[in-house]
Amino acid sequence: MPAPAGTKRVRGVQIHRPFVYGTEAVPFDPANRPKNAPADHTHSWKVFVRGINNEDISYWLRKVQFKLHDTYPNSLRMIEGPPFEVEETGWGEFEIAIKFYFVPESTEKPQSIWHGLKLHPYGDDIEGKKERREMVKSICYEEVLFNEPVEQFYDVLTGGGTNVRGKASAKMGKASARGMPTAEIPERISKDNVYSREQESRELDRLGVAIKTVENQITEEKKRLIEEETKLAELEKTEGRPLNKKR
Ligand code: SLL
Repeated sequence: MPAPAGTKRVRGVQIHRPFVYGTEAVPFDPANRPKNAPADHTHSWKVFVRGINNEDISYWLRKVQFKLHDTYPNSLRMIEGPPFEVEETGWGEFEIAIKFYFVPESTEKPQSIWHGLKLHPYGDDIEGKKERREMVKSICYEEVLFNEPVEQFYDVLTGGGTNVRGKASAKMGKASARGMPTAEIPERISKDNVYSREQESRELDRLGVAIKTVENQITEEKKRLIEEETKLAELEKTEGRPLNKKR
């Protein structure tokens, strides 16, 4: 029996799409507090989901619900279209539940992730960051994986259907051409976007160096252990074994 329309899956295919999500917060300028902010609020902040390099992701992401702390009025904020973000003010940090609703063609169930709102500087030079009232960013790179998408969604994702955006689409053979849906991330870092092949390779180099450092530390520690054990054996020979030592 043929599968009902819209439910036939493309077997053996997985399609991923990158995105970023996170929070940005700045402390109020005491000389210029936002007018409507309650007296106990100290920061302006924003939580968002967006494409890498601000690429449009609304062809697979239909809407996003942000669940704020219960101290906020209407703590469930449904954002029906891009930009998928909520701007607020507040005084405290808390975990935000971010629920992704995919386009109806996908027939996919919504998925949630959690993200901690950061208001206070962390990492290096915390005092300096506070003094300069620097923006506190907590942003993550993530990929959504569509496993064996239904055919109509596969078309949407790959540009094979009618949902292809951009004027060039009619002539284009390559999915990476401008306006076509793609999972590619940019080659180079730019002012507004670090998520790129360049950053990925820097990160791999950093991990490579860290692994080498740990390997060297292990070798050093093993050497020290052998030295200490040799010393102990010599002492036991000349001084005898300690009375309470179990062997
Ligand atoms: C804390 N567990 O104690 C957290 C709770 C709640 C944050 C943080 C303002 C809400 C409002 C606000 O910042 N809530 O009054 O509109 O740190």
